[in-house]
Formats: sequence, C-alpha cells, structure tokens
Amino acid sequence: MATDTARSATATATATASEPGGEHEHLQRSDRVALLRAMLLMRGIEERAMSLYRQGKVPGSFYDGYGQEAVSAGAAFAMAPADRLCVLHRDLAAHLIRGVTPVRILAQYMGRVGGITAGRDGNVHFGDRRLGCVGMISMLPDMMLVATGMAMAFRLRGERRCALTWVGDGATSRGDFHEALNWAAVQSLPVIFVLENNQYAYSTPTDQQFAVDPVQRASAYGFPGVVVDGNDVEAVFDATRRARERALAAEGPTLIEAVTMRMHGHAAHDDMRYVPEALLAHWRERDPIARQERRLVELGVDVAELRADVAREIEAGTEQALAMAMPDPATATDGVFCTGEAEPLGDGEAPWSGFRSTAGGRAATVREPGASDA
Ligand SMILES: Cc1ncc(C[n+]2csc(CCOP(=O)(O)OP(=O)(O)O)c2C)c(N)n1
Ligand SMILES: [Mg+2]
Repeated sequence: MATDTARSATATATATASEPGGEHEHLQRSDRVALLRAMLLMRGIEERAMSLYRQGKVPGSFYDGYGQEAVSAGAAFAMAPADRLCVLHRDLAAHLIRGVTPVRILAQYMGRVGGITAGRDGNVHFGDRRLGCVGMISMLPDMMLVATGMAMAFRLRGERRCALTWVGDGATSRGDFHEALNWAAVQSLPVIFVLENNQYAYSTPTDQQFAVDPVQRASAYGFPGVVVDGNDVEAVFDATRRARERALAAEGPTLIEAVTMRMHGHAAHDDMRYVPEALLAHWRERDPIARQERRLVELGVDVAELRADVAREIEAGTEQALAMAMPDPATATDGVFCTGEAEPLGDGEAPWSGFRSTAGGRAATVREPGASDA
C-alpha cells in the first residue's frame, strides 16, 4: 500500500537536524519558538474558526490543516522577503509567517471588511499580495504553474529569488503536475514544490492515487525529489532551506515530499468514516505541535506561557473580527479590473534569524536596474 511506502520512506529519509534539547545548526532558540508559535496560531485559529462555522458565522464550508501545521510553517520559514509563495488550502501557517495577522484571517473566514479579500472570498482562496503571497487558485494543482511562471520571470530578469508552492497528493494525478515539473527542470528554474502527502485526496487514499510514490517522478524529470517527515517542522525547514539554496545557485527545482496525515475530514461536512481508526491513531502519536513542544521544553522554554499568549491573541482577534462590518454590496465589483497602475506583489515578512545577516535575505536580492516586481 502506497501509504505504507510513504511511511517507511519517512523513517529512512527524515532529515531531522536535531533531537530534543540539541542545538540546531541554522535555527536559534527564538526561531524554534517562532516555529512553534506559528503552528499553535494555525491550530488555534482553525479550531476557533470551526466553532464560528458551527455557529453559522463562517459562510460556505470550512477547511483546515489540523495535524499538518509543520508543512506550511517549516517551508514558509525558510523563505526570504522577496521570495514568492503560492499558498494552498491547508497551509495557514504560511500566511502567518509572512505577516498576516490572526484578526485578518478570522475576518476573512467570516466575510468581513477587514479580511484579506474584504469579504470577496471564503476561507481558502486568499493571499495577501502585499506580503508576497498569491491567492489560491481552486483548480489543482494550477499553483504549480503559477510558481513555475514566477520563477521563470525571476530567471529572465536576473533576480536572485525563489518561488514556492505546496501541492496535495491527489493533485499529482493531474497533467499540470507533470507540465510544471518538466518546464521547471528544462529551464532549471528557482522553484520549490512541496508535496503535502496527507494520505488522502477527499476520500481517495494514496494507494488508489498512485502506484509509485510521486516524489520519484522528480528524478524522471531530472531533478532531486526529497522525502521529509512532514510532522517535524525543523526537518521541513531544513529541506526547504537546502532547496532554496539550490534554487538560488541556479541548480534548478526541488520536489520535497512532506509526509503527513490529514487528521480531519476534507472539510467541515466530512466525517471521514472512510479513514481507518488505526491510521489516525498512528499519526496522533506523531503530532507536530507536541513534537516541537518536547524539543522546546528540553531547552527550558515556557511552553504553557506561549500557549496562553497565543490563545489571548486569537481571542482578541476573534473579538475584533466579529466587531467588523460586512462589506458594502455596492463595492462588490471593486478591484475586478485594474485601474491605473498595477500594484506589484510586495515583499513578505521573513522571521528566520538567518535573514538578518546579508546572506540569503532581502539584502542579497539582486535586482536588475529597472526590473519590475512579480
Ligand atoms: C482540477 C480539480 N479537480 C477537483 C477539485 C476539487 N477538489 C478540491 S480539494 C480536492 C482534494 C485534493 O486532494 P489533495 O491534492 O490530496 O489535497 P488535500 O485536500 O488532501 O490537501 C478536490 C478533489 C479541484 N479543486 N480541482
Ligand atoms: Mg491529500
């Protein structure tokens, strides 16, 4: 069964750079706390939003990434301000790391004016372009083509930047997946594909999705595919940091398969009766937040205080979002067409301490004179 293949691959290929209490070559203590904080915020916001959904305050349905927090947190943390991110529906921590505040996310879910799309879309198709994030395209995995296109623009302009997108296991069966891998490889583009293998695509398990682990397709196109423990945030960070270095050195793309588990249904309506309880029990033992907490407790971090702080921030954000107005219907078509100058994508926040030096961060971004933004 492909699920078993993926699991055993995790066991052999996990690139965990540190054990509980150990030093990390690239992460300072504050970085490691920031990673946990992003995951706690993601989980807490999504849990709060799910209860708001059940109270009828979140329209449509609700999608979350419970149990997968390390995949978006670890990958986004390795990206510099001028890099660009195409964020998917289970990757909330990426938005948080780029600088989107909890109140804006909660307002987004509830369709309020203060949301990222100001009430124009629901709980997955958003991205703050001012923070270098591209709003999700629903057709899967079209974000791979968008990221590949942005990477091509960087290359053509001679810019030292990188694009990253996440992609689900189910989306690997679409033709666009292959087109993106092929073009990125042929052109040796600075793009990173993070394959978020959460064992299911809606109700389809991976053994009905592919006969060969899709990470192996990377070598068929001529570039490395790396398997990483998707429930270890520091391992995901490490794999992404290396992939970014490769991309900036003009060595081309990397496909990172982050092996994880979708611990909730596809969306709020899905009771996921089709998922064997033993599989959930297996992954419950590998919770990414509990894992990072164990590391930080060993380092003497007051995790309880961090949790309390995150809970306060989410409660304050919820109150503020609930107090916001719904958008004025008369503004519904605002922003559909570009009027005047097009606003380029802006840079995002990049809290990793590695970007505070000149190596790899904003200061290292080489821009050609007169180059426009992507
Ligand atoms: C081309 C396309 N077909 C169908 C859908 C409907 N759909 C949305 S999410 C989803 C499951 C995707 O599974 P996967 O890629 O594994 O991502 P996950 O939801 O597990 O994170 C489907 C079928 C879609 N968005 N795009
Ligand atoms: Mg999936």
